[in-house]
Amino acid sequence: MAASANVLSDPVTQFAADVHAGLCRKGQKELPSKYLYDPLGFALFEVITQLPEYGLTRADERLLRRHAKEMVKNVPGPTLVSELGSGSGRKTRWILGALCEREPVSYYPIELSRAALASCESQLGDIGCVSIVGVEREYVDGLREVAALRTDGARLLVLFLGSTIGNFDSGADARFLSEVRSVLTPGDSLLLGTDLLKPIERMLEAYDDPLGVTAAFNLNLLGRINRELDGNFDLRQFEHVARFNEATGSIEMHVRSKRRQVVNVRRGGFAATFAAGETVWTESSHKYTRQEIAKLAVSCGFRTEAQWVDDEWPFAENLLLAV
Ligand code: AVI
Repeated sequence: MAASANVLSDPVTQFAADVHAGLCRKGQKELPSKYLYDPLGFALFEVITQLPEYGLTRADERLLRRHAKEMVKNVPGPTLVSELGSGSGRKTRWILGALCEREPVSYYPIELSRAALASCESQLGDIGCVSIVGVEREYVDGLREVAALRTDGARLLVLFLGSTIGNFDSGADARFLSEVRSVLTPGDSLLLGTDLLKPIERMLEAYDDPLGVTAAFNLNLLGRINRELDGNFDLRQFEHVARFNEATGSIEMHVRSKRRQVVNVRRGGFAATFAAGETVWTESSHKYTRQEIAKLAVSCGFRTEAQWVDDEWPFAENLLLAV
């Protein structure tokens, strides 16, 4: 239906529709985790990555810094590099730098936000032998464009770092990896960062830190609804909850209503009722085992070429080869 597709292509209208669907559904209320990242959410996430309790980002960077040379040795050249999400230049720099020791590199970060692409260019623009071309598209569409640019014999190395894959809904990780694989040809590779299962206490501390930064990151989603959709959430009447779901192997974030209340979302044209203690599920962060990743890779058309695991914070960098 072209008419409604046009209306929904407006991001505010899409946001209102998703909030309406998530808050007015029967059973567990939920909001898509992608909406955690407005400018304030991005800034809060940056702070999370520096918290002593949240070791994920430091582990990711440590592995790339320590093993980048070995990683690229496993990737035959000449190589085009594309990153899903423009990421933090801090991490990507190690891979680009290692590749540069053998050849000039073309790097294509893919990101929906123009601001993020600009910041990526300014962070990595100083590496002499790298030419950066930002691709402002959805991940798989962007990757298709990049794949079409390669010349005979060139390989594609795709980076998907930071365990963003863990934030996909259950089953969506496999669907996404299969889609990525469908764009690649045998011999291309995917460097996939995944957070690993660890003792529950350690995981809970990381998602419910004593400074309350993760709580602010989570509650900001309600603040965003107030700002962009003219909502009237009283943020003090909701609290942050982090829990481990044993059945799915994921940390879940929820916001919990402290009392019975009705909230109006005026630009969405609806009101939502919350019972005392009722939660809205805002994010899942799946924690993998090494074996689970290898199995997932095979089921999506990859072979696990190598895995590097951090010795301070269980996190794996997985080099997957398209077969
Ligand atoms: C972006 N992503 C990998 C983070 C995670 O750990 O799942 C998002 C996050 N949510 C709360 N803290 C960090």
